[in-house]
Amino acid sequence: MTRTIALVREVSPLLSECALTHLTRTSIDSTVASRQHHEYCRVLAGAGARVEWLAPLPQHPDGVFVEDTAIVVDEVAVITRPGIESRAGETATTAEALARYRTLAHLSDAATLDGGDVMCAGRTIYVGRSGRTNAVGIADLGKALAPFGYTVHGTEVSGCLHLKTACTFVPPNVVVLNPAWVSPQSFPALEIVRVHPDEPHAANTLTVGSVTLVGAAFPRTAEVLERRGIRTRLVDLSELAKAEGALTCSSIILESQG
Ligand code: CIR
Repeated sequence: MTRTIALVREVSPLLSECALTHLTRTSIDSTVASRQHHEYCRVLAGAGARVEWLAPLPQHPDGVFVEDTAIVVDEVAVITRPGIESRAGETATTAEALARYRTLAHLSDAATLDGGDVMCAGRTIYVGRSGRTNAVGIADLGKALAPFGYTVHGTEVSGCLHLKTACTFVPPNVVVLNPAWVSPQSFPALEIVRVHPDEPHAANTLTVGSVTLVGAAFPRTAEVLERRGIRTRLVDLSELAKAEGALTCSSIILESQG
């Protein structure tokens, strides 16, 4: 029997010192963020995932955004090299936890890669060429995953932090995207669903089991998805959004035997 695991990490009390690239710093309340994050975990559990807490990193403002620290496919977990220096110390505890579930692979010293730039659609993997992920990171990820039959495609993204700020995959064949940040032509094999024009940040959805989580601030995009036959659930991570985080960033989802 396979079991869905969601790896998460507690919000740091220093969250307000997070890295920011496209947003202006506003006051961020880590207690509110933590409450919303716990509700997110409850929703993940309700969708069938076993929530597993990584070692807390209270000194790391961005530590809650665990997605950026590893790429996990069925055969292997690739530990990343985050594209911003302040986050380099976040990967070790993720690696420690993932070693229980997967063989680990690593990137070379010249690589930078954030998990937020990696969108897996079956064995096709799209990787954003963003401010955080460089060409060596994309090439190294390709080398780590090629033996298992995955193909990695470097994908242009602009105007937002990561590829998955601009688009996310909803199995079996939909990509939800904001065409201002990523071209629909990057995904010739997928069915394109555009975010509602009033909700540019709505493309970061997270599908667990048979439900697709959508940010609570984006009800119109949820409606678009519902009309397309996708079952959605709104989740409020508005405090983490001020830190440029969203739904996928806050967990690593993997399947485990038994
Ligand atoms: C950062 O800039 O690294 C954090 N403040 C936000 C990271 C969000 N992660 C993600 O989208 N995967």
